[in-house]
Amino acid sequence: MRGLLVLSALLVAVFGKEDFVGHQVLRISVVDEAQVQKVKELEELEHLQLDFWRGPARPGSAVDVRVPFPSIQAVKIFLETHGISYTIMIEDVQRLLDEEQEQMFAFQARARSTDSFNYATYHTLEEIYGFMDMLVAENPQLVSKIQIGKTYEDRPIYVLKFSNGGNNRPAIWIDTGIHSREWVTQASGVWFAKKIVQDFGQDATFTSILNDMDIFLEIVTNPDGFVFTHTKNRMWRKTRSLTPGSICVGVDANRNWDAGFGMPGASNNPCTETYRGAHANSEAEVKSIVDFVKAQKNIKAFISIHSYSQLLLYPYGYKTEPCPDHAELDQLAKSAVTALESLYGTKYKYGSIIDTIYQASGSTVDWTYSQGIKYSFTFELRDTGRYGFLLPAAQIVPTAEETWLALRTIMEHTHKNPY
Ligand code: O2S
Ligand code: ZN
Repeated sequence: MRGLLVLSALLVAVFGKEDFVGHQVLRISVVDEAQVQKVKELEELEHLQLDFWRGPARPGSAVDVRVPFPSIQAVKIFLETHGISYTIMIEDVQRLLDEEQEQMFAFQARARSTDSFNYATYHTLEEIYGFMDMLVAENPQLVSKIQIGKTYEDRPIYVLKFSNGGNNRPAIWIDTGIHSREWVTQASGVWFAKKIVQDFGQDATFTSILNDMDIFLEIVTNPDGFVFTHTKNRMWRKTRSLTPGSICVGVDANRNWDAGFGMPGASNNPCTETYRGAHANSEAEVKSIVDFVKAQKNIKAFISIHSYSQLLLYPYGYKTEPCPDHAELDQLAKSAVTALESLYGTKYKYGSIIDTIYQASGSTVDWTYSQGIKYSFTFELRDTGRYGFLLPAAQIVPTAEETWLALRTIMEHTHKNPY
């Protein structure tokens, strides 16, 4: 154990990884609109370097914010002065990161097949790309790998295609990891890929779905950001593109889509976590999917997976008006979260994006819905904030398993309700 700690300290020294020693994650309870405004004032104070993990949204909801060590006193005094209550969710962010690294090092042995692959630990981009190649090699009749584009930093962007034949069958799309720090999502994507090949030919209902439909799965939707979370800054959310005239890096790839782009619910400031980009589809990672979806023409369900908060969301995010399929999507979301909860009792809320979390413009599923993909959903996986983005690896498989039940519900409904 000690050796591992020394090793990780050494790696930090060599590669210059951002450290989070003494950073805390506070949960702020905002009771009224005045308190929401006060918390938004805090957000404006750029020198505090706050990282909002969740919110600020509406009165009555929780706001989670990572506070760097040097800002802790100022933030706590600010909150106390304005009578805003808070609790400490994470005492020391770096302690959780050290545990995560130790866990990764302890299971580093490179798998030779997808059977010996360790689904219960976090993996690097290289390991996940290696996993994909093994899965394709082991199941050439069912799985293929498609390169849909290249990232800003010139990495290949891959989608796994699961198809039992046919020609341009109606399809289900699933993506994970568009926000790079949401590590349980890419890890779940890996597990889904293996689950699909295991259940095909074994589970009758699932087999009948795959006999009529294809599945596209993009596990690492933001490869540059993902590499950056491993090598430099575990808390990186955005892409890694440069903005001329700004020292700040990256665009929020979930604000960059051509649906309500530029409306409230995203930022035009490159130094914020919700920077929408110079124009819709400015990000190669987004444009690659847009081109693929438009060329494909037959995607019937589009599911974009994030963490954390335990929510299942559907359009719209940029406007309050209910979408034309509101009633059906709401029913389906209810069935999906019921199935999810049946496994381990994990509770999800569901609803439209704007009603359930906050206004978000230019998000993925608003665009896919605008393209006629009726079954457009966004998940927010575990947890509700105890660990947030730093979900312990022991929870990867249970999270993937329960999420799979919700995905199955959406896939079955899509299969049974052709349009
Ligand atoms: O902020 C975000 O992008 C959310 C989802 C949106 C649809 C509001 C992720 S991080 C869960
Ligand atoms: Zn996200």
